[in-house]
Amino acid sequence: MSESRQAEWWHRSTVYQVYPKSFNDTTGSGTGDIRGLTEKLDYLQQLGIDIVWLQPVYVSPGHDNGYDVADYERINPEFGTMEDFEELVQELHRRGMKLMTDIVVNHTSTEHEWFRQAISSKENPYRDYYIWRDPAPDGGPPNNWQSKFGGPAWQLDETSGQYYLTLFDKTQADLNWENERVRRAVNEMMLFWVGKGVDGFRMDVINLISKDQRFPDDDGSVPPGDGRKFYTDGPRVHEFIRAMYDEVFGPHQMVTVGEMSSTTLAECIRYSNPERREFSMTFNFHHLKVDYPGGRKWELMPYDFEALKRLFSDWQTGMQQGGGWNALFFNNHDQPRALSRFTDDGTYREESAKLLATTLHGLQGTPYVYQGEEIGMPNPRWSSIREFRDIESLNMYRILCEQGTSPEEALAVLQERSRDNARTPMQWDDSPNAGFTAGTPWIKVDERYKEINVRQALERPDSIFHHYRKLIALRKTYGIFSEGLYRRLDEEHPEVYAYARTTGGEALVVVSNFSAKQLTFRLPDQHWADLSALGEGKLLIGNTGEEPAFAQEISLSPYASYLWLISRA
Ligand code: TEU
Repeated sequence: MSESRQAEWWHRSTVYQVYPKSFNDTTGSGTGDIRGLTEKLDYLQQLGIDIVWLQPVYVSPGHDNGYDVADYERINPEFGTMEDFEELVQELHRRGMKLMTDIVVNHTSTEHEWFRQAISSKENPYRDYYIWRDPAPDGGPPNNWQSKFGGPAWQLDETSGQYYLTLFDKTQADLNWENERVRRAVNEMMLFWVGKGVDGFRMDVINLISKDQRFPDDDGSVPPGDGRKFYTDGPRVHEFIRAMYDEVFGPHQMVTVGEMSSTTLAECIRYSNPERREFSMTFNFHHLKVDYPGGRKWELMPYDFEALKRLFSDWQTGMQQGGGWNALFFNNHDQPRALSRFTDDGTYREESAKLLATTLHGLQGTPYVYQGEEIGMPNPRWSSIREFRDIESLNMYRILCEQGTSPEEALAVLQERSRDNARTPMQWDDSPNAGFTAGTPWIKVDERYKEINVRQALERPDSIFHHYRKLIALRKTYGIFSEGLYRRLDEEHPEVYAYARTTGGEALVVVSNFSAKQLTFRLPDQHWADLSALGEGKLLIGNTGEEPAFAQEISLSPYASYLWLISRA
């Protein structure tokens, strides 16, 4: 890209991700609800949020916490009513904020009416909404594809003798996107939500919807060899997305983000370059696999800092050159807390949380803040398997134990990798259950809530919350945050990540010490010459209470992070 790329309003916006089940409970049921979110909109407005991404609140048996949808057009009573939803939309719009909802259409719950019809007989008109295949000659699954949550990706329907495809849990049946009626039904469903006033969509694993229709065995030549190469960014995926754009996103000016599983940079440029009329932006996960040895999630290793920096840099440069747009994030509901994972959630918790925020918010893209991130919520580190709720975690625990891993070791892996790390209830204050519920929370509240909570974060001017608030405001004030070209500055420094963002006559410079060491970072001569020629440095934000001048040699205390604007002010 070019600096001339057309600016969009969401280039200067920040999105806040809400996992409703763990956000705020107004009924005492122990699970959060829609009214609980509405009640907290002033808080989000104070943070400076423009868009709220609300995760699935549709009717669902809840095996995968709502990512198993049984009815796309009704609200799960656990979360409230359609009136509650309409009130949420109104209250957001009244504040000038927007709502992005979650669209989960790679699969439905096996309790969805379409699936009930489909499984009732081979002749049923809904049969072809899903993916059915005859058994392999030995009677086993049609091919060797594996589910992302463990075990084979096929389930046998004993009545018809055929298998149906389930890339996630066995209760999440993959839709057959080759069927035009499926595509039409999905567009109609999205238009239903447009009619409710929704402004945008987050599209769940949308790059998996087009499967190679030969359904070949995976020969294992490309790791992890679980079949994903035959359905990731599949043959017709761009055609399908373009059709959604033409009928729904384009005409209604939606802001959209596609969740892209195991994708590539080249594909994400295609998905998000506006000329192609697909999505506004994309999530990718490569930077969150830098602690997976050989790509294996359920094995531990210290994270590879250089790989993290290289991935950010490649995607910054590549998306800029290709005219794509990144969704920037360190956290979501599927990831352990970045604070615990990449930095220090103990002694240097405050510095660490602010360092991660500055490092991410200085990049090009649209930043996403996942609930609790803005107050520095850490992983809970549970000492018993009984605390875990997530279907993927429980499946993997069982599989690890069956494979001979000791229960202690399996628990140690879950402590680091479980999605439940991000799903503990939001910590509002220091009252019982952190003010999340008056009942019994569905999942355990983190024990540190008395010191880590919203109430105290709002009171302290130097809190993590206020640091996020400033970053979010800076992006709105200075165009360089959304426009500046990226250049990495640190030359593989083992502890420091440093980069610049430049426009014609200005630069932003971010320098972050990802270690507990006190050190001095020296900007390489050429970079120093180029940057200092642009003018004086003004510190826009830091996390140490100090205001160091921009200089070639920068002294960095543990987890220090600074962001300067260099200009001829
Ligand atoms: O997740 C997609 C996905 O592939 C991962 O983030 C996944 O959870 C992880 O890699 C497992 O190791 C999306 C949703 O965000 C997730 O919550 C759902 O469970 C999943 O799709 C299925 O709908």
